[in-house]
Amino acid sequence: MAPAQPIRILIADDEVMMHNLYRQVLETNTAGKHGPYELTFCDQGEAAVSAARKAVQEKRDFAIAFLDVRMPPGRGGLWAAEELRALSAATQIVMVTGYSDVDPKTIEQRVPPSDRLLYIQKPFHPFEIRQFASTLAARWEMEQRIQELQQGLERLVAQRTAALEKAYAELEYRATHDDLTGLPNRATVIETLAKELNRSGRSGRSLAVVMVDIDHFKAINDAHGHLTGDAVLAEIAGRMRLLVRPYDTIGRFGGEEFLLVIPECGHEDAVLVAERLRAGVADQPIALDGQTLPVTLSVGVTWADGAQTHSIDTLIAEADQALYRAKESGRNCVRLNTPG
Ligand code: GH3
Ligand code: MG
Ligand code: MG
Repeated sequence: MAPAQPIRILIADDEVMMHNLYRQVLETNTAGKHGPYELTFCDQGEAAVSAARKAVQEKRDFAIAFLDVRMPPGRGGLWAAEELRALSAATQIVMVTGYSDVDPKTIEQRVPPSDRLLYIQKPFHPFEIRQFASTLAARWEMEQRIQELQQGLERLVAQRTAALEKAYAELEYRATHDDLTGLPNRATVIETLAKELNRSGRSGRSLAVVMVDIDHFKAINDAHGHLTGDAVLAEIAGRMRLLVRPYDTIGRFGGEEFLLVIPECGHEDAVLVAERLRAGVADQPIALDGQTLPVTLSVGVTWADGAQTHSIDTLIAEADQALYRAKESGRNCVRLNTPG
């Protein structure tokens, strides 16, 4: 917690004798448990308002202002009270007035709220000033403390909320993505396919589905170990992700199988995309641990014509069939599903 700032008290009175009286009761060790107070003296309303303005600018508001009502030749304490109130809602204002001065009701109307405005009549006993000061100082300190606690609480809530949101985003990411490759996982890519298929049915635009499988991947595992196999999978996934448009979705469908969903794409363009993926892997052997591994892909392509009705299952089966034909054709190639 920041060290408590001294309680600041503004005193405006045109009689310098009065200043001495305030000083006697409020200064040094006579000040009670809230002192020593930091006192600021003015002999005119204008000077009091300037001092209050400076205090607000410095974020060191006066806790209490004792304002004499009559301060010739300048403007009086009532005017100063209105100005002070406009500058700071928190300052507690004590009007110090003679018998014949302004009616307290008028003051109350002009300087709300009434619970931050007090009234003391001259001639007062000096002890009254001390009582006012210590009571109002206690209230000021309590309010400051409450404000600090509230701000601390708000900060804490904001921190916790941010941490929860981050944890939730991480959880959601982990639930929808594959750990090894960082690609959307099987459930996510199927969900995307369902969404796009629905959209294709409504818009009448075709949708392409591409199944990719690494050739002889088992042999890579067998020859180089499972960890190298993992690294190859991650490298291939990374390359493929860079080779598709941002609004296409490539996900890890199974062990070494990937499914690509290409919205608004006919079969001719889909074959070009598939060929790009195949070449992107085959044309550049994978460099790992000082060795280069030639890896190839087989790719099956199918598509949903927007005019026809298709199901997710048939599209995946068709893509799988086309992939099977690519394997049968000697691997490292792209095959298009031929309907019927
Ligand atoms: P084909 O050309 O016919 O596709 O041959 P293949 O060896 O790629 O196919 P097969 O289905 O026989 O073997 C796939 C292998 O992929 C077997 C499995 O252990 C391996 N595999 C699946 N998931 C992972 C993985 O996350 N990491 C590693 N390192 N290997 C995996
Ligand atoms: Mg394979
Ligand atoms: Mg396979």
